[in-house]
Amino acid sequence: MRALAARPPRGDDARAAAAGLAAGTATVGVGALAAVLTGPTGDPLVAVGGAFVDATPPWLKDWAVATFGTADKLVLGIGEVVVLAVLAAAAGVLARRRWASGAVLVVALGGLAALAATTRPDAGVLAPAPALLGAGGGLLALRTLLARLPAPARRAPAGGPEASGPDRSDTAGGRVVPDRRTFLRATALVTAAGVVATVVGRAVASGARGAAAARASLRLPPPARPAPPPPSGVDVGVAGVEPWATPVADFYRIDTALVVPQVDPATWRLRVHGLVEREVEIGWDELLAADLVEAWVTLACVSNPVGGDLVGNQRWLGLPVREVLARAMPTTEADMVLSRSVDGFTASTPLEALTDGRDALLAVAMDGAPLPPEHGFPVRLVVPGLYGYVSATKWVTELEVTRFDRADAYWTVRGWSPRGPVKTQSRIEVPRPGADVRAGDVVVAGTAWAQHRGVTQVQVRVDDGPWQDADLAADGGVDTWRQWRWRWPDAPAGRHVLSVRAWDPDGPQTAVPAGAVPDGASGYDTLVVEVA
Ligand SMILES: Nc1nc2c(c(=O)[nH]1)N[C@H]1C(S)=C(S)[C@@H](COP(=O)(O)O)O[C@H]1N2
Ligand SMILES: [Mo]
Repeated sequence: MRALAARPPRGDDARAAAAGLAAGTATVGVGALAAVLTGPTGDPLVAVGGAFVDATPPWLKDWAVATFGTADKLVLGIGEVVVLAVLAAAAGVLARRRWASGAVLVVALGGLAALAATTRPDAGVLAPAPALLGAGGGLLALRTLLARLPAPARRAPAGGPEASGPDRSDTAGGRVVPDRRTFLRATALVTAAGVVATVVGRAVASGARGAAAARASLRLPPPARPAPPPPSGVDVGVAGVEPWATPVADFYRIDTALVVPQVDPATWRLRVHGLVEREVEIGWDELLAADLVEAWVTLACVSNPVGGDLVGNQRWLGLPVREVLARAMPTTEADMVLSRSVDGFTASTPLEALTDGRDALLAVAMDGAPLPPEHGFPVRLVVPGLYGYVSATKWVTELEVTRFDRADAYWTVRGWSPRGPVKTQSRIEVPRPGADVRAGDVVVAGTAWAQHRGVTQVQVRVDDGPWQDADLAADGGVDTWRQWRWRWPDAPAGRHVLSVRAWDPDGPQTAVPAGAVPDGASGYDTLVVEVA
């Protein structure tokens, strides 16, 4: 019974946990505000998230993308907040019992976040400051709130913790102990201040306003070589098939950036160096003054599962990369270009794919407008035929001409293949899974892609039957995807499995199922239909 009596009442732990949560919010707020000193990647939550993303093994990245798709960042952010909340509450409870133990936890977390901040590619000397200032602010808040904890509830025989009355001031050892309302008010105030500081700090530190203003006032030159209008009939004319031209707002977004890098075109420069006869640097005005070309290119992510939607088709405007490379003159030993973005991401693109005449672009526009910030404003790479992770560097600022046996790109060191040609793929989009399908003639339709080789045929199979030729929509070019449709005559009632396969000039896509790691998923997309 003595041990029981010595244990602090539950309500006190709950209040200490609340104080911890409030102090945690203050920590985040001070950190976010202080990130004005460092830029957004110094924000402790962003820094820890960024370090976590960089440490993500390929299976985990693949799982996250397959499970959450383009919401993976949101899920990471929520996970981070949940973990932090648990730790903050624990720090509050610990600190109430022994100040030092709670304080050690706060300092350790601040230290870890500071360390994470120093690993960010754009980290300067001030990088650890926001995390450390945040931890300091958190300690102060915690101390202040714990000093306002209400008097420990009395143990009335049957009344429980509140038996001494809900809002009484009390004295403990001659000291005036604040009442519960004072404590709650202080806790709410600290929490609110933390939230406001976070919102304000994030908005200011991101620099988003400046870049958005620069983007809004941009006037792009007309292309020296416009893309031919897509032939009529690229659309196969079946409702429910994804549009041939992906609306920019629906274009998938995949990158490691937890805050979208904000790059001012006025200060943007591209440096071309490495195994070259001479280094070349070009700025924004020079880029826009060059002869820009337009091309329709279908971009695909290596993490796209069979049947998945991490693929999109758009009209890009940009300077052919080969023209910049021609000025720099790569030496004969070079076989790769390592492109690098402002946020440290790198991609290894075979030199050949950038010089063989295909529309590999330093792109400045998508669908006739400046790139949206999340798609790489002001300049990104687009290379037909290669997955994005080895070619499509957004916010690009550097091209290092090098060799595959000398340098590794971001995803290569994380277990993905150094080269990533897009695998020929096809998917069924109509009927949708679970759609109401009646016996009789059934229209089956979808999209296929084989970038830079071209889709030459699509075939559909019902159960284990023979492969049957689908009708192809008009061809928008070898670098774009192609829609198809097939009429399933007299579909009999019952459960059936439809499979699809695309052909390129080298033959049919492989039937061998493979996951995305290390060089892209393969196998047939299938659809189970219940014909009624
Ligand atoms: N800077 C940067 N560029 C990047 C990435 C990245 O993580 N960082 N991801 C690449 C990957 S994996 C893909 S699939 C494409 C996606 O381009 P999108 O987001 O415009 O669709 O961008 C590529 N460019
Ligand atoms: Mo990707």
